[in-house]
Amino acid sequence: DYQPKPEHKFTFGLWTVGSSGADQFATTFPVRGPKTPAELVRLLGEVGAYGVNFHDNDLIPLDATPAEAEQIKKDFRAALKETGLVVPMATTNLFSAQIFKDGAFTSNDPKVRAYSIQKAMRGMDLGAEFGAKIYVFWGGREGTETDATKNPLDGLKRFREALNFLCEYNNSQGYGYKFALEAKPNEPRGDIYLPTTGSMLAFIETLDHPEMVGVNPEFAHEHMAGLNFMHAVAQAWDAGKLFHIDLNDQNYARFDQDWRFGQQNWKQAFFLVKFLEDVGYTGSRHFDAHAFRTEDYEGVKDFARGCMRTYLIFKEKARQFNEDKEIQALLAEITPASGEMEKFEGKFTAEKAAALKAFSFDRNAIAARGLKYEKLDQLLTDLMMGIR
Ligand code: GCO
Ligand code: MN
Ligand code: MN
Ligand code: MN
Repeated sequence: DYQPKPEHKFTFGLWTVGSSGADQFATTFPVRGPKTPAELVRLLGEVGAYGVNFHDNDLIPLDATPAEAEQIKKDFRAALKETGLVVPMATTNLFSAQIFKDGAFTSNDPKVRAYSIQKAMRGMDLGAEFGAKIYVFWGGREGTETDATKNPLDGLKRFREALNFLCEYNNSQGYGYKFALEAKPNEPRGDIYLPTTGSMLAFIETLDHPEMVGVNPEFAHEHMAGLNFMHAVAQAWDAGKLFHIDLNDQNYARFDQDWRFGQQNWKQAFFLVKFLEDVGYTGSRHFDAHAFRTEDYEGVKDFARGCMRTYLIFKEKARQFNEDKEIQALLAEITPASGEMEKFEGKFTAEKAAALKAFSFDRNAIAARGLKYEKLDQLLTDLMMGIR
């Protein structure tokens, strides 16, 4: 029936269903009136989401007075209680305000860098108040338009120092956050540092507390870089670093589109869902996407329901794939057992190496075997199209 349930862990950001539909060419012409965080929580409750995530300023506007902030938090908390939604993740807006025009943690200006760390600590305090356990870092403006302005080594050093500081802050407060770093190749900066999930994974190992830090890969961002999203997710999983995930859709080599999950790239979305379900990923399935500018709030609900429904349809298709006798027989055939190669596999020994060097392979006979990948892929296509 493809109905979202809490166990599916579907979450949305306040900024996603709360998007006004404004774009680069219509910044002052929103098509959807603002809704309060509490109203957005009720909207998400209505469509069946499990959780809601926020940037500090999605919840509390940058210039809110302490009294205003208290009232917003009170209303938000009441809406959470009423709907049963939880807050698994929080993050900091380090990209919208003018002060971040040349980056936040990596800005050339030490005052901007210190302000950014201050803002992140306060954002962590706010997330902790609502029980968030994942804290995302998307370095939206950590980058350059021209490398005349900044050495990337300084950028990396400053980003590392900021994260090391914030890891210690996490420990000192006992928040128990896991940090999740989100890569994006460009937009809003000409080039953003650490542009892919792979870059982030390598960078994490240079931190003081690598165990506290993982990644938040985003479908659209790896596609913007022309990469295979599922492969990036698999690498993160393999490294034990898949702490969170941003699901949406995106054509290759375009500006950031943030479409409804599964809107465009069915096959990539299918493989991704299959991967997450097969390995038993238990984290949030977070949709970082927006409804089209053509939509009113009914359309926003259609958008949100669509993200979750498509995920569940692919989950069912993945189950069918795994249980399909013909597909599984073909998979078994194309991945033969080790047989006489077993003696060469596994760890190195001098004897094994010597035996392998001496072995005589019939290269042409091995290469002559057709692998039937065309057939397999067509079976998948039939299955996805509902023909099987
Ligand atoms: C984007 C990013 C953001 C982040 C968000 C949370 O391209 O705009 O994906 O939506 O995910 O700032 O860190
Ligand atoms: Mn975006
Ligand atoms: Mn994005
Ligand atoms: Mn994102």
